[in-house]
Amino acid sequence: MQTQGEVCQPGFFKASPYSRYCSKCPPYSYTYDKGSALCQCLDNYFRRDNDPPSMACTRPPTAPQNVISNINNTSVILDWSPPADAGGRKDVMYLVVCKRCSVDLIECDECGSGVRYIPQETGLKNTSVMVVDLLAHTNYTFEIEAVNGVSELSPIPRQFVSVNVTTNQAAPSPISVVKKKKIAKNTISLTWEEPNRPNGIILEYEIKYFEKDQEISYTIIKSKETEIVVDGLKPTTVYIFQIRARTAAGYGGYSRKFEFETSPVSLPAGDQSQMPIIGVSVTVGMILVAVVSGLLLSGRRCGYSKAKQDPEEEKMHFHNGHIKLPGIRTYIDPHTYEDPSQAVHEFAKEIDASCITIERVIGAGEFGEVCSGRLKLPGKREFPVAIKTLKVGYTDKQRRDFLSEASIMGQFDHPNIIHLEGVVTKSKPVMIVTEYMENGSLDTFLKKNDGKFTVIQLVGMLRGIASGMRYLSDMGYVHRDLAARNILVNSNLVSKVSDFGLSRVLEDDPEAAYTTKGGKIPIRWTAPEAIAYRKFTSASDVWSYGIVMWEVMSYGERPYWEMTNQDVIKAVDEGYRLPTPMDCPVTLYQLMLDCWQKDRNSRPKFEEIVSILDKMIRNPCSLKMLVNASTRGSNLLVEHNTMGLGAYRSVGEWLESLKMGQYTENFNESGYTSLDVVTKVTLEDLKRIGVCLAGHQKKIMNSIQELRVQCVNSMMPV
Ligand code: ACK
Repeated sequence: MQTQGEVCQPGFFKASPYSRYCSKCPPYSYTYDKGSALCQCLDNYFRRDNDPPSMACTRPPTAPQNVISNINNTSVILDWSPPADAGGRKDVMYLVVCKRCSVDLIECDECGSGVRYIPQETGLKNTSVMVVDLLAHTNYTFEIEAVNGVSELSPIPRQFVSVNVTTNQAAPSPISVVKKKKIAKNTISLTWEEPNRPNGIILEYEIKYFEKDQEISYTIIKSKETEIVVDGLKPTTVYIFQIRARTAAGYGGYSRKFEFETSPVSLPAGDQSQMPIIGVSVTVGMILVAVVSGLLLSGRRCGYSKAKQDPEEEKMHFHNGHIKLPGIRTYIDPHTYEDPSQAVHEFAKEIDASCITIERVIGAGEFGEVCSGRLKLPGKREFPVAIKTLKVGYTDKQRRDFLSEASIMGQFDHPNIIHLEGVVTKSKPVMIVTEYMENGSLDTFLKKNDGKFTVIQLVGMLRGIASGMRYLSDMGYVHRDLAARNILVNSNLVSKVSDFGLSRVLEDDPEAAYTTKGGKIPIRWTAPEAIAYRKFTSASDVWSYGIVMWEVMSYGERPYWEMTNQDVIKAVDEGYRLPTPMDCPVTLYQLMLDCWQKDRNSRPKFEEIVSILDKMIRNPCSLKMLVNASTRGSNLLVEHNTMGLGAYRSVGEWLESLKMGQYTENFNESGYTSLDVVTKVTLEDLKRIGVCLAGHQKKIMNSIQELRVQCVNSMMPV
């Protein structure tokens, strides 16, 4: 420091002539002159007008670091770390620049005013912002810039960190324009405009209407078109209409209420071709589901396309009262999308390849290697995954087919269906990432662990598969290639259905063989009607499920052993069926035989299979009676309907064998409908059932005693 009165030397300054001392130039400033009142900032350093001369010169901050994006449908949360160098100032703030980009990210435009920032776009003091109201399925680039008090003084180009995100699905925006087309005494024809933001392909519209001031009782009808004829209305009555659209992402909000009044005199109604799919009348406290048969038929026309799925299957669902109410999702065939790459992004999350660590190759798929590895998503813990890769040099079709599996899998959400984590499509190799199943495929797993599980454990695995299949059939998805090789098992012995696809399904299955009709079908697992005339339905999946049961109970044995496919087709057609696996409970074998009924309508539904298996698990004694080992046909097929294995298939059959068939109805009516329940019958019960003759009582009680012994003798772990 120089002394008072002295003229300041170069490198020193005195801001006020009244100051006693000269001060050294603050950091990043200089003066070569004597008697300076102010030091100049070095190049690229600045001083704001209100910065005191004693303050160091400062510069703009460097770019923020480590930006992380978190996408939720059409909003994104951006988080980042402060810049490595704040430029020597404490007034660092951030601003976000939003750009909407083409798929290849080459052309980008500013997002404009349609996008909202929470808390704000500029002047952000914290290191995060939420950007909302983005468009669905759109690529955005966000640039985050740190600025401080001297940023605007600097000619140096701004420094920012950027992140690319692709928004995913969002429900459609509400419909804003609804117009009447024609009005008659009992009919109102309406048309409307697509929502401004469909945010995907509109699958259908839901039209809700009710008499004005009578909202407690309303009717819902559906249409695939943007028009409808509503009939059955009262004359001279005001009706309120509200319409909403549905995409794969779900329903959008209802439109505002539109009022229309029917006319007092009959006018010709408009075009009747747009019939509703279903009519659902809802009254407060009570839901009346009214399915009008005429409407059902039109439902097949109006329903969105489920190419390759069986229309009869759909009809059956309705006949069974299985109505897909709003909110219950239905499988959508990705091939119904004009652009299949849109389908994959509709149903699958895009994962940045940098989040995936491939560890080892675990197998080979049709399209490339299957690997195990780890996935570390931003803000989440790393976890193991399986990664299917698409080999290099693929064609467009191969890429589409490969990704169609993800488009299908991504629509499912069930503990017994393999879970899709996401896809990598923006970099190579293209990948499908799923949860990792430690024990691999079920057939190999069972072969490796022959005889090591209890019956309950095996039934538990079967129950899981049936539950997954129940979910798939509820979604309207027919698997077509259900087999133990396509079931995966995790470390908790949870089994999950995997291997989804369309044309691909059967192409990559080594078991699939060409039939005389040219299709490729895994003969041993496939129902006769599917082999004969490609009638693939949930009922044919049930047949395959019966074969999976057999595979499980025989620890991965090959169905029909080394018989040729032709011999299998012939034998099954002649009514022969696989014999019971070794040590298989009668009840389970019976269930297999039920799944292999020639008449597909007589086969149990997956719903029933789950319920039967649940009962077995709850009542393990029902699994104790094994098919008599001495009478079980070794590797020979058995004729269907004649088990002849020393066990009875039903209470009726057992009573018949005792020449007591006249009591079958009494047993059934008293709730003794299965043999395991019969083993618990006492003499008192027998009297209550209505067996009054002492001789009959004795005969039946003796036989029950024998059944009990069989049950106890077979109480061995399998
Ligand atoms: O029997 P694996 O070990 O189980 O060999 C096959 C192989 O990849 C080719 O399909 C295994 N695999 C497939 N998907 C998965 C998965 N999600 N988790 C673990 N293994 C898998 C399958």
